[in-house]
Amino acid sequence: MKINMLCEARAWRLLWLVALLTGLLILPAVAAAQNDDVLDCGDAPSSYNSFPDATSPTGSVLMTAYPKGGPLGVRANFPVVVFPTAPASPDGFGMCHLGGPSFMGPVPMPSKSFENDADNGFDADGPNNINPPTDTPDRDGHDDGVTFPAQLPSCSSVEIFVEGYIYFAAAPPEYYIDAWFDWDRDGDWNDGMVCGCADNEWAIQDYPVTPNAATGYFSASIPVVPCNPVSDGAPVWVRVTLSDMELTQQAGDEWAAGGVPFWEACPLNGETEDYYLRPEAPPPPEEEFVPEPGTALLLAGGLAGLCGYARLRSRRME
Ligand SMILES: [Ca+2]
Ligand SMILES: [Ca+2]
Ligand SMILES: [Ca+2]
Ligand SMILES: [Ca+2]
Repeated sequence: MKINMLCEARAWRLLWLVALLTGLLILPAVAAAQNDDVLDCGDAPSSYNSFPDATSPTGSVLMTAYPKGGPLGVRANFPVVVFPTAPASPDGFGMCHLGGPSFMGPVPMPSKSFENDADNGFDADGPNNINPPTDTPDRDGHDDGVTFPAQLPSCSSVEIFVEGYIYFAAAPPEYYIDAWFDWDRDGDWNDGMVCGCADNEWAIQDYPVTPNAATGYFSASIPVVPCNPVSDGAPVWVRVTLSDMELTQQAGDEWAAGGVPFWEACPLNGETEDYYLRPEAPPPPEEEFVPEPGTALLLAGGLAGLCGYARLRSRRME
């Protein structure tokens, strides 16, 4: 079984290397055309998309963050569409990765799919990742590399498990995991610290991972401090990425100056997975029964009375 997995991993690595080299040759043309069919995009909802609407405050069709799929409650402002025909989100263009072979997922088979963009054109999965006119997000395939804890208790550290495969030609490289949680549930990931307890909407920042030299597999349990201002059971949009570069270095001058991240390039290799999490609310604490001193005396008196009555009855029956 192990040998099979190893062979499979090596075969995929070879296949991907060929694809990677091909991709490297076509990337300059791809960047110029801005329509490449080889992007991996997120699938969170976005009101900054390729469906213009002159009556909309964003210039394009509105989508809903909470509840997922509407009816319109909290507007979704996540940066998702890479080349929107309407104005881009104030948080920049959508996260994207180019055609490199590495991904998040539990088995060595390629577990990501490519598309032209998040909301239009070719998509290897069939449907586009999001469909703004029907307010339908969360349709990208292969969201399978992250395991979240069932509960995300506010201000208590939890661990997020991430696994996947990184394919390389020479020495095992260092890749990076990043994650964003919309802790204040306002439909974006740009709010930094919300609860004031070491939480951050950019919850994982460039956590380094290195693949196994033989198989390419990597895994990591990464600490995150959740924040839930209203309820520990409130749904939350989450983005997790694997990248071959440090995103804090790619987030633009605005981020360096203390603003929101603004992507200037797609990393060559990696994947984006967006999740709509519905965490379990922790059970209420069990109440301990501590009788008041007076109650204890009454109880003791009552029990003594019952014992006396039982003795009396048993004597009468003798
Ligand atoms: Ca998804
Ligand atoms: Ca897709
Ligand atoms: Ca995946
Ligand atoms: Ca937010």
